[in-house]
Amino acid sequence: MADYDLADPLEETAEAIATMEVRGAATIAGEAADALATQARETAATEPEEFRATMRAAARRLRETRPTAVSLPNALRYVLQRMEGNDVETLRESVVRAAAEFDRRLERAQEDLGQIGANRLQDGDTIMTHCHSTDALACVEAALEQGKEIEAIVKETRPRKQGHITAERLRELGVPVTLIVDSAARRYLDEVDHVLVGADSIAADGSVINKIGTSGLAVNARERGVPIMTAAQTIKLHPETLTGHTVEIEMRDEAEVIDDETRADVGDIDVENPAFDVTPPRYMDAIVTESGQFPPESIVTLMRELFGEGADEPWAES
Ligand code: RUB
Repeated sequence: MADYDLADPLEETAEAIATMEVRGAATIAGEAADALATQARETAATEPEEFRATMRAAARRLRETRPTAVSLPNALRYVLQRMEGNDVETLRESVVRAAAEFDRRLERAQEDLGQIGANRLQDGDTIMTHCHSTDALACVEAALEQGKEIEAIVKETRPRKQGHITAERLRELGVPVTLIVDSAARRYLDEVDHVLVGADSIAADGSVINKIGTSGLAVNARERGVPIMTAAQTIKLHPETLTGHTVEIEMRDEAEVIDDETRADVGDIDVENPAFDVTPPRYMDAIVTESGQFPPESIVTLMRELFGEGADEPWAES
C-alpha cells in the first residue's frame, strides 16, 4: 500500500475514536467529517489524483478505527461522494463544503427526531436509558421544551459506564435522575413508562445494534409491557445490510472488564468484551428518525429510498 501524507489532526481524530475519547455514533460521524475537511486543508498534495488518493487513504484510516457504528462510513461516504473538481483547489473546497454540510444536516436531523420522539413522551413520564445517546437525549430535551416533566432511571452501562455521562447531561437539563447498576434494570421497569435508547446501526430487517445490554433490556421491557423506542438519525441505517451483510460487533480489550491483578487472582479464565449487541425487531416498538417514526420491520422502505439497493465504498484504493 502506498504511503500517504496524513495530517496530524486526522491521526489524532482516528486515535481519539479508537480509544473512545470521542464516542457515540453521531459524535464520531461529525468528528470524522471534520477530520476529512482538515486533511483536505492541510494536505501537501499538488496533483488532483494525488489529492483524491490521499483523501481516500484518510477515509480508510478513519474507517478502521471502530467497526460497528455505521454513521462513521456513512459520514465518510457523504463527504467523498461530493469530492469533485479538476484541480486541487476546487477539490479541496468541495471536501470542506461537504463536511460543513454534513455537520449541519447532523445537527438538524437530531433536532427533528427529538421533536418526533418527544411526542411519544407524556407529562410526568419516567424513562429508563442505557448507554449515552445524543439522539435519545434530544427527545428528552424536546419533551422538556414542550413543558413536560420527565424523570429518568439511568443504567450505569458496564464496562465503560457511559450511563454516568447520561446522568450528568440529564441533570444539567434539570431532570431528576436515579442511577442504577445494569442488573437492577428489571426491578425498576415497573416504575418506568418508556425505555429510550440510541443506535449505532440499524439493519434492513429492523434489528437495532446498540451498546451491549440493550437487547436484554428490550426483552425485559417487553416482558414488563414497557414500550421501548430507539432514537436514531438516518445516518444510523446500515446500507450494506440491504444486500445481506451483517453488522460486525466490535470486541474490545479485556482490560476494560477486569484489571490484571483481579484476573491473576481469579486464575486461568477467558474474558470477552463485546461492545454492542443486536436487538431483534420484535422487541422494539418504534424507531424514531428525522424522517418520522417507523415500526422496526418497515424501516427497510426508508433505507431503500435513501440508499437504493446498497452502498459503494468511495474510499477503496483504486
Ligand atoms: C455508544 C452507543 C450509543 C450510540 C448512539 O457506544 O452505543 O448508544 O452510539 O449514540 P460507544 P448517539 O460509547 O461505545 O461509542 O445517539 O449519540 O449517536
